[in-house]
Amino acid sequence: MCYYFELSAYKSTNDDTGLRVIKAVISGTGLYTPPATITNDELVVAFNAFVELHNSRHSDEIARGEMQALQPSASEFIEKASGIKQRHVIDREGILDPERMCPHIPDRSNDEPSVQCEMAVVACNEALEQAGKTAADVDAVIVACSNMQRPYPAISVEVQQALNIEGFAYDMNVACSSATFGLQAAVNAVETGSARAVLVVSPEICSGHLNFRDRDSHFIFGDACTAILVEREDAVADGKGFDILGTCLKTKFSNNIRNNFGFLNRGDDSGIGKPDKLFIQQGRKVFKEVSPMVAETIQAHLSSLSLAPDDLKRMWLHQANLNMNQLIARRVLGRDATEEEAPVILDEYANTSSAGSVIAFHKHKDDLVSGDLGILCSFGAGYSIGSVIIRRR
Ligand code: CO8
Repeated sequence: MCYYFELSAYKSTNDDTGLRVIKAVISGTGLYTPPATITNDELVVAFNAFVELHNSRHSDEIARGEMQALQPSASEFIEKASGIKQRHVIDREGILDPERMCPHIPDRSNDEPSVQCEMAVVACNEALEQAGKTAADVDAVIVACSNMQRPYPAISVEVQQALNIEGFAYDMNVACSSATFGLQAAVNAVETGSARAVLVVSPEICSGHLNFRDRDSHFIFGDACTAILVEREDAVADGKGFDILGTCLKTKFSNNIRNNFGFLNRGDDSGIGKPDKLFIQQGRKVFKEVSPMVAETIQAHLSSLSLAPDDLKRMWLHQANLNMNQLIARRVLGRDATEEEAPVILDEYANTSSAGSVIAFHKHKDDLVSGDLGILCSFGAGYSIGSVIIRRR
């Protein structure tokens, strides 16, 4: 189901009965980028050191055929298969230690801000500043991302308090599509009058749930946090921000991207040591199944608004795999997209789950002029697809 407004009717502020109709607009975006980076070469050196250690420790089992020797990773493969050149991470040292292979993020006391809250506050403050607003103008915070560092109290309520926002907050998770689904929730809250403005914030610490010992996926993810401010149209100066013409959400169950980490793990005697308690995927299947679904969703969403692919000035696509994005853009446009039409940030950030398409939007939106149309589109685990068509005011 796609919800949209007739373009011709969009600017009207009164419905048939003369009552005021509230419209939501995107008035600001923000980004927190962890300062630490890991290049492909650095990641591969650490991975291959781990492989050597592992194979020498298990040389007897390998010689007896009871265990398979692990294979080394390669930078050239990573860049060719994914387009990723480096990633930003919360902690480099733990990931690059071949004896550890996971970030070092020590517990904090309950009186200190959580890591996700800290990231969220930086991104939210930038979004507020861009919109020329303060916390007093905001009534709600939605933390929408793939992993929350604790189940409760909700991270969003902590962010709400840290920013000094009155109102309400909640967490939600639709994996890579969390931000676009959160955006629709924010539009609903603003247009039904339950909030004047909503911050949708996506603190993605993907390194926490990535198996850095798995050759097939150790290079895929990075960390970052984005924020989007959604406000009532009448609170935003003319010419500022983006009209939201329509949102289109889709989900279809698949086991091809999965993570079985959860609160019931302690009820199973094998504990949390198995690889399925971290990110696992059938990458090829995901590529083949999701790419056509995304292209069809974008085309159907555009046509539901009487728009054609050529009307789009920009496509801010989910940033998981460069080849996937090029294929989707080609299917939608009927030709290759230029880098200006479909900007790429995954070379620097890798896959930051739900933050990816929003980072592309944040970094590549300021050159658009009034009336220019663009599409923000996420896709990933679930499967889930979120498409948001917007127009520069
Ligand atoms: N180094 C060298 N060679 C390698 C490596 C490596 N690291 N890994 C695999 N190879 C080899 C394989 O062994 C294989 O060799 P052979 O042909 O001899 O058998 C060859 O390279 C090709 O392997 P693949 O077929 O696996 O490689 P692909 O070309 O398919 O590329 C990708 C793998 C990059 C994973 C690709 O399939 C891909 O990106 N697919 C799309 C995945 C995607 O978009 N997933 C989205 C998931 S993200 C999401 O939804 C969020 C979830 C929540 C996140 C939570 C935080 C962690």
